[in-house]
Amino acid sequence: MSRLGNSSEEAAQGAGTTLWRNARLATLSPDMAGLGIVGNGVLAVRGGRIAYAGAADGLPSHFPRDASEVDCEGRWITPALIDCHTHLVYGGDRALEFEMRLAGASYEEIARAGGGIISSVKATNGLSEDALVEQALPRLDTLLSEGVSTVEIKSGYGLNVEAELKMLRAARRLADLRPVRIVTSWLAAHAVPPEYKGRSAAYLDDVVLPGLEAASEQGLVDAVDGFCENIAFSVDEMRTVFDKAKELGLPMKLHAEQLSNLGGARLAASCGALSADHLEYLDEEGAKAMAEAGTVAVLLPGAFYTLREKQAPPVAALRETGAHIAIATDSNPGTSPLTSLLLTMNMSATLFGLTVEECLAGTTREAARALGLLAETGTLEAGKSADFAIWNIERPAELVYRIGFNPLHSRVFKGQQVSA
Ligand code: DI6
Ligand code: FE
Repeated sequence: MSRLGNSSEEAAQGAGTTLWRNARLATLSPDMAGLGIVGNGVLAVRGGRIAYAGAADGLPSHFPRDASEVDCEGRWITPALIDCHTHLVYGGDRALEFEMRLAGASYEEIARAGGGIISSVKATNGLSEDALVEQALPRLDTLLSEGVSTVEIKSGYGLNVEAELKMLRAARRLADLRPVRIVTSWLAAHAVPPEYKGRSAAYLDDVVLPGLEAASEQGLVDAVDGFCENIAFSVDEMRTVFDKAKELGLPMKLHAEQLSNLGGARLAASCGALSADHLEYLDEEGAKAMAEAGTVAVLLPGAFYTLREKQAPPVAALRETGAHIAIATDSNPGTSPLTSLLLTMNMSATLFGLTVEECLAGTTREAARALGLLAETGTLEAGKSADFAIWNIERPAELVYRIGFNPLHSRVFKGQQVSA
């Protein structure tokens, strides 16, 4: 009787199963060594979720014979890529500033002269929500074309309550227009707008804190971020913002130690933040604090490259302390006009010395961890959302090694093949 009972239950579970067969898997499972490679692998997908990920000869016999099958012809499958730090929604561009920097001006000089972030604020605030969506879509599409299925997007180019909320609404709308998971962050503490020059405390009180409450009430925000830097906000100011985040039950993250060492990473770790990002000037103590707190180190080589920084993040210290390392585009109009996570991997290897394994983990499992989404996506493991990328490659290192070449065969999001 129990046999009958079991088999009918199993048959019901098996309804609508698809088997992705004849694939080489890089599961990125934390329970497996390295990339978690399975030579002759199968992914079973049911109800948009992974029901089985592993060796073909280990596929449990209860998977139905009538499941539909996709022959992957030996291609590699990785978890779908995740861009865990972007400023994808903004107006205009900063090509002029790029030319100024080529002529010798520094990023800080341009920022202090009212250019930089503030010029993108003007361009962003001049656009409607619809126009912001329209300008962000081609950038999003470029990311998705490389197998990305989850994108974090920050506010931070509005710098008044309504404009910051508008940015987050635009970010949310992108998920209605494309097959992608969008995660939003409140980054009103990105720059002090000119009307609050020298009065950053008032800006926090008038805009950052009440705006965050409004964003939270309206369900527009998934995490709270800030730019902790001499040209932006101090550690004490960010502590005030994080106190509000805690009050609202929102996770935290921080742009820290990008241009100098203010101790932002230690603040992030002490608050149990999901991640601290950039980190070129991180010291050993900060790395240790992050490792102990489980705060992910998100490295952003696009900004390092664009600003022609000389000091690379302390990768050796991060490894020694056992900190988790993710990488992301930091896609933004000023310091990282980059919409390629494949190129980001290449830059992370060439500029920061990350291994292939660290680059791939950094754009999948560790990026998911940096967004608090590890239970949902980021590895090929049973129970997670069926988000994966199928590649025309012979070995995973090709994803890191090539420059300006996209070997994506197709992308599957929540179990649906979404691009050919
Ligand atoms: N750090 C960055 O690299 C970007 N924002 C931040 O906090 C720069 C944003 C910009 O220049 O527009
Ligand atoms: Fe950033």
